[in-house]
Amino acid sequence: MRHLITGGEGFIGTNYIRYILKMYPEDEIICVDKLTYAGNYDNLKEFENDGRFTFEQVDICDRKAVYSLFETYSIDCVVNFAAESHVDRSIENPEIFLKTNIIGTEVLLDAVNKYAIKRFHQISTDEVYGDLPLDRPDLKFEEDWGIKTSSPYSASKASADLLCLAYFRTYGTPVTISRCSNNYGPYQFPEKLIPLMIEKAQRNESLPVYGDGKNIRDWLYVEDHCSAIDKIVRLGKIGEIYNIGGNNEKSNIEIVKIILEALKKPESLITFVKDRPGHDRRYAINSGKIQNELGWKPQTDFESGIQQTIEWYKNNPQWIERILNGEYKKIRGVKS
Ligand code: NAD
Ligand code: TDX
Repeated sequence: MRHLITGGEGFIGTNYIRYILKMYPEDEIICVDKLTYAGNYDNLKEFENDGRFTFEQVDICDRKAVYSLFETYSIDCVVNFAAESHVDRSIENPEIFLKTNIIGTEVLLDAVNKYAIKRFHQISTDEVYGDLPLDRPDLKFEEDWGIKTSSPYSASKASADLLCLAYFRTYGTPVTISRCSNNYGPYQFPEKLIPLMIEKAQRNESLPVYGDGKNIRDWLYVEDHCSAIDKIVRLGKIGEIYNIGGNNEKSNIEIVKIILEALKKPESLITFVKDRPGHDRRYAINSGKIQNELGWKPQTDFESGIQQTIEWYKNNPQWIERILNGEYKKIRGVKS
């Protein structure tokens, strides 16, 4: 199978490409990435000379360049990870989120139609459902819930989902959508909660916790997300949405304390700062559908996943260092 993977040099895309190359020795990857600040060519550099891996620096909004990829390579499936993904940045500057997350998805869907590609999988997020109250632990997001977004980021991701479903209905485009909870693991850009806190704690810097720190996220180890996507791409039913979750709800303050304890750093590093505007209170996913219909379940419990993650960041200081000093951008003529 030849996969065209967009956003492959980002956190989850990188882990997914590694997963496919490990699990399916016959498969080939065309990794398409614009290499924004979040895309890091270092992530997959070791595959540079692997005949199964090809990198193409392309913006998914660039229709001509995207069509040219489909003219060049015979593609069996497209998995769209490419996105602006950080909620705080979407609050500062929504426009690029609308461009990449909505227009970029539309360009890819058009290409899938034009070149009669057999499968398009859209990587979405649980944030499209909005948030849940802290005092109703019985409530979890279900696939048939309506969309109720809070941030420009989640509104742009929800718009992309709606486009996918509209293309399915109108043109019969072979789409599937997955909506996953918060991921953690190796290669996550150090602007997101877990890598940011690991990094700051190691440097004895203060750890900024938004608001009261009681907001809850449902954490899933990234490799479990990858195995779920793989199941959907191979076995999922066209036109369907699949929730993916870790069944592992933790408040932000709990997460920060776990990291501090693992690194043997004092809780006095915690600093409560101004809350994120529109900050979603709680996310929790019901992933019964993918478990029952496709036989997926997460393999990594949080205790071992967070230890592996902390070890990875401790053992790869040059990865962070090259991001912090900007060296990671000085490849392939990448513009910042
Ligand atoms: P990321 O920000 O780490 O990576 C995004 C990648 O997309 C980067 O490599 C970037 O260079 C690339 N990209 C951005 N704009 C592009 C464009 N116009 N053209 C081509 N490439 C472009 O994000 P991530 O955390 O790996 O998330 C991947 C996907 O998963 C996103 O769609 C995100 O919405 C979704 N998601 C993430 C999480 C999470 O916890 N991180 C949870 C659920 C869903
Ligand atoms: O410095 C921080 N302090 C803090 O308290 C940061 C960066 C975050 N937080 C809080 C905000 C959230 O409640 O931690 C929680 C997690 O924040 P993020 O890592 O920014 O993730 P979140 O906003 O939950 O969104 C993530 O999960 C869903 C991804 O970034 C999205 O791409 C994905 O769709």
